[in-house]
Amino acid sequence: MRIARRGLLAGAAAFAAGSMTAATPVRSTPVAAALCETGRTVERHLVAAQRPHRIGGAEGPVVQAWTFGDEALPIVRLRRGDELHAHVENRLDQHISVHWHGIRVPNAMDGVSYLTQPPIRPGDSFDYAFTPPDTGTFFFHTHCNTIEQLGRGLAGVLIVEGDETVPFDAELVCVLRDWRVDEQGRFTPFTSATAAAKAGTFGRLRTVNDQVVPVMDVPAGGDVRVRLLNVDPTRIAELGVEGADAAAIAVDGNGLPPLPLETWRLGPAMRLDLAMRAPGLGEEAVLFDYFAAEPIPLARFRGVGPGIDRGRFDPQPLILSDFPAPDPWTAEKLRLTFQATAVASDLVLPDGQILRYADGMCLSGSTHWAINRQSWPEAGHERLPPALFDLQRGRSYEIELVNATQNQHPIHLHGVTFQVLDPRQGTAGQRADTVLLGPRDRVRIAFVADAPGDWMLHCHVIEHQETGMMGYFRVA
Ligand SMILES: [Cu+2]
Repeated sequence: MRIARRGLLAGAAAFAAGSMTAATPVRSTPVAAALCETGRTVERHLVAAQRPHRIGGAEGPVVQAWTFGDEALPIVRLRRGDELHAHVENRLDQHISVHWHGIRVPNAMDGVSYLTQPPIRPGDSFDYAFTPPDTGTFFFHTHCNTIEQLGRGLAGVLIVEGDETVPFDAELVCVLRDWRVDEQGRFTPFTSATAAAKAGTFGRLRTVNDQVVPVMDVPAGGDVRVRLLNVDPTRIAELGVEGADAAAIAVDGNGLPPLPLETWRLGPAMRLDLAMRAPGLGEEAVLFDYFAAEPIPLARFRGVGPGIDRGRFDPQPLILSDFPAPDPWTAEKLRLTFQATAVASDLVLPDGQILRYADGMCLSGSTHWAINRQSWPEAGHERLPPALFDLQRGRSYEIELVNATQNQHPIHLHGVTFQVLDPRQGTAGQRADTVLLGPRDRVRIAFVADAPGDWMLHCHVIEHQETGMMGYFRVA
């Protein structure tokens, strides 16, 4: 489904920050001045609880979802420079902690149970407070028993505004996720040993904003910003729009020179912002997933009046946030190899106890995957293994990510935004927080280890993560 879009430079040429160059001329992307201080604090009360939630549409089943509020998919909107105060209350019967995916937060706010904070126990609460340094499209989810918690719907969207030089006529937020439910709305298993050892467990009901092929009204002829988020634990989509011109303008919240959209492979946890010229009055454009035998329609965009005449489609680049540029000359080179373990093995503690999901544990009972031959957790989240590597604060690192398996793995690093040095999806030097590795694929990323703490590094196919494909690195 992919066709060659542009000539690409070798990754090395695109290493330096701000040199995101393609062979055809592109507009440069403006860079923001220092973080502006709005002095504004945004308070949000997020109460994790089970609530009935109708999915799929008016005729769809009602599921017993786990959500952060009456709104099943809360959207937290900040302006650049705003501080977020999120009071998180746990009314579920199991541990939670909230991770702010892609946001460069202080380590204590990163929301990884046992690694960066004690879990929020049932009945307890925790206050998160931070000022996101970057604009863009992000999301938040729990980081403990994530396969079930995310599967039951526990997530939200976080948008940091302030990156537009020209305002759009409208904005859409499109959250892609599948529901693992039967026709009566009962949840079906979130995982199995067979699926966890392969591509993972897929849902039966595919939704955008929890609707099946929703019709979304857009101002006819206008320019629309479409924020696409894949919050599914498993599904990789190959997205494209038919019936409208569209350009990729941000990856994981980070601007890029507008790139005409053919299709875009969006793995779990990845985000893509589009600029789209809305269809004419009464016309429709369709968002498709082409990663299937037949293209699957996901959402319809319908042009509604009075109609806008914007002339030629000419999307403008977003403003890039400040970013510590990795230094290619001094960067230390490391390698991470993502592997399948030969035999699924039980997680056995030194005292002989075999781990299962239980109080205090955030893992499954067996491992199928490893990073650099190490399956974490071999001893649960409570008993930390050594870090995959220790990084020196302020130093540049170049990491080669090697996929030694036949499966795809969206690899996510906490605590940093990295540059993807090798060409990916028509970009080179793109900033991201999650990068999709194809089977037997390899890609180099680079970043400055500027934030002290222990940071997770894992596959975002959650069943892979929870059966061994996770670890952490230490910045000190
Ligand atoms: Cu994976």
